[in-house]
Amino acid sequence: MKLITCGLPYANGKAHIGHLRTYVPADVYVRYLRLFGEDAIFVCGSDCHGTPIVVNAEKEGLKPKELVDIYHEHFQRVFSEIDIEFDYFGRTDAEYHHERTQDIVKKLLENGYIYPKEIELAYCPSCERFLPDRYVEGVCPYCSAIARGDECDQGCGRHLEPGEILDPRCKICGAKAVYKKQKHYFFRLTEFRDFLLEYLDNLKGTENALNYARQWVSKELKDWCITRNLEWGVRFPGEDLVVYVWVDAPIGYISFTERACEKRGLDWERIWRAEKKESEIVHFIGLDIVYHHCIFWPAMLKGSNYSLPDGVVASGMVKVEGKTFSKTRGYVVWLEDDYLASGLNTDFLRYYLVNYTSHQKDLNFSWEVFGEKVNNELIANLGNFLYRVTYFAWKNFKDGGEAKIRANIDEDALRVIEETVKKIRDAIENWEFKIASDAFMELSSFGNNYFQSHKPWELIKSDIEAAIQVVSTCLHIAKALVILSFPVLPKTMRRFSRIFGFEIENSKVEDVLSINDFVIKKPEIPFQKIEEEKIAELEEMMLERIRRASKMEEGILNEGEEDIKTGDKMSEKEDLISFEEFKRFDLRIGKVLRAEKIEKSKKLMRLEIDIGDEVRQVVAGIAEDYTPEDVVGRLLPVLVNMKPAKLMGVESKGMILAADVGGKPVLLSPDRDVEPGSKIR
Ligand code: B3M
Ligand code: ZN
Repeated sequence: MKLITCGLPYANGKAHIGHLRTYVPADVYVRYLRLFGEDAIFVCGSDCHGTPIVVNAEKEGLKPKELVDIYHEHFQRVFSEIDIEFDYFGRTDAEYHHERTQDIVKKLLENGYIYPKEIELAYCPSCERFLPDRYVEGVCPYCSAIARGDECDQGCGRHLEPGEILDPRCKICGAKAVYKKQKHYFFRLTEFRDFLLEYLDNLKGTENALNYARQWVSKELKDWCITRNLEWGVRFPGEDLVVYVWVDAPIGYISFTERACEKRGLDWERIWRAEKKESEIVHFIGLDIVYHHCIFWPAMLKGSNYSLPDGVVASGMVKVEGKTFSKTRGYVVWLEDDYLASGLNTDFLRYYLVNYTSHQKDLNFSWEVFGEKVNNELIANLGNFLYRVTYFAWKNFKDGGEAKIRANIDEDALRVIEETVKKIRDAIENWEFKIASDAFMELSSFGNNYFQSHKPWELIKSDIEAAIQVVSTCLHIAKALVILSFPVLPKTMRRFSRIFGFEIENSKVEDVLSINDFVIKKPEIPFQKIEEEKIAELEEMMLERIRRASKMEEGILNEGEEDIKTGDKMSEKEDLISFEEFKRFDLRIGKVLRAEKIEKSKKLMRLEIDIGDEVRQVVAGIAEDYTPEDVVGRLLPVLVNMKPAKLMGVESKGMILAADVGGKPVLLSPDRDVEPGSKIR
């Protein structure tokens, strides 16, 4: 028995291709395991706690549970549409999950691995509350990137402990946070150093995950603050605190296994109790959560006498059209709104995701490459072979509605099939899904060549026995392909397998090799080719979203402006400008005299700026990151001859310039005091 899990998606947004990069290969893995006769349990569920949920719910004016309900249902629905089939898809706000988490926390307390300590925590004086995790933003103490309270998400990727972040600000009101003392609880992670070093030496999985983890354990390990000031979450025993989301989320792997086992009448303790463990546990995750899975999680399990994961398989990150994946900048492919809405066969996306590149490498999504891979590989090779061979057999041998063909199979072809099975088995053992899918595509090429070079359409007129052998051999290859590609292409092969008259869901690898006479029903083409216009349409949709997002980002400077220049593909060309053109920009240093937030807008601030010969009113999108107090009295670069515009009804004459750091404005200032109105050249 093997337990396979996938990282739990936060139930606070829709599914996108970044999620699928982990979930599709995991589903493919589970299907291959079952094909090879291994019993597998596959679980996942919604991560319902933590500040990602609370902050988003607050933004949308919902209660956390209401937000979670929406996205939990969404994930369940879209996963099933793309044939990602979990044995159980749970949620961490369920009672059974809270109970399991409390059990583990209590064990850790009993075993002496949790202790209280007074610490300094970011606190917002204007909201009058502590600022856990994503409520606070500041500067990473390790790499100086802008970071969230609990992780340096845009810089070095480190987990940050409460109190570590520099220059903290409240994410809600933008005010500077102060540090204030409070008692919290810590997990003695440092005590697990030796255990972890040894554990990581034996852990299986992809090198990307293991290398990171080993490096972290040997260099930097800290005790870990595991309580938070929040209402929403799993209560910490005896205190008005909840446990940190990264304590309870992985425990979902256990609580969902319990539910899955209950459904199947199995004993979950044989998977998760250290003293009873019989099964292998493999976690599929994204490369950004290696720290949590290879360090915190095994230490927690060890400290509470649960069993340890045997493998951690990390997928590389996703890029979209060559750019870093970013929802705010529009570089994202939504599963529902983009892909499912397009009506394309979901197997195309599954094939693309596993076959584009090795599981550990970054994947660069491009609609154009997607279209080419599907049309020129999947359909031109596999689709063509399956249809051509089965149609030929049906047409020439049918008697009534079906064709009966005696099995008479070329030994060489059998050997090629056997080799393919072996290649796939080895590849799957090493989580090399590209190699596995390449292997069935190579078998398909072999089949195409075999059919083409043996010319059964000629043999059928001259030597019927020889024709039967060719057709029967090709049908045998086709049957092998249907079964061997099913884990990647379940929808298509489920449908296509019917012409052979078998139930593919329960097929085993033995069925690939077993030799039987064939009864073939009239085939339908397995895949519909993607029209070029469709790809162009999808590409255009994405470009439009990127354009819109970049306008919003300029929205730093022009949010709400009705008719801004479209800047058609300006940014895509490497446009050089002459000095004459540059001279047209009237850039000066201005001094902010007065500033106030524009009431109805989250981002916009109205500034009165002294530009030397006059005071200008400028509207700037900086209110999420700066308070009026921060900017009054500051010197800033201003583009003075910017076309006037109205933003949220307020006139703006000019534009301030700022650095763009991960979509956030960072103000610029001259090296020393200069007169307002000084020219910038
Ligand atoms: N909910 C999502 C992420 O950080 C987070 C995973 C939990 S896995 C136990 O990718
Ligand atoms: Zn950092």
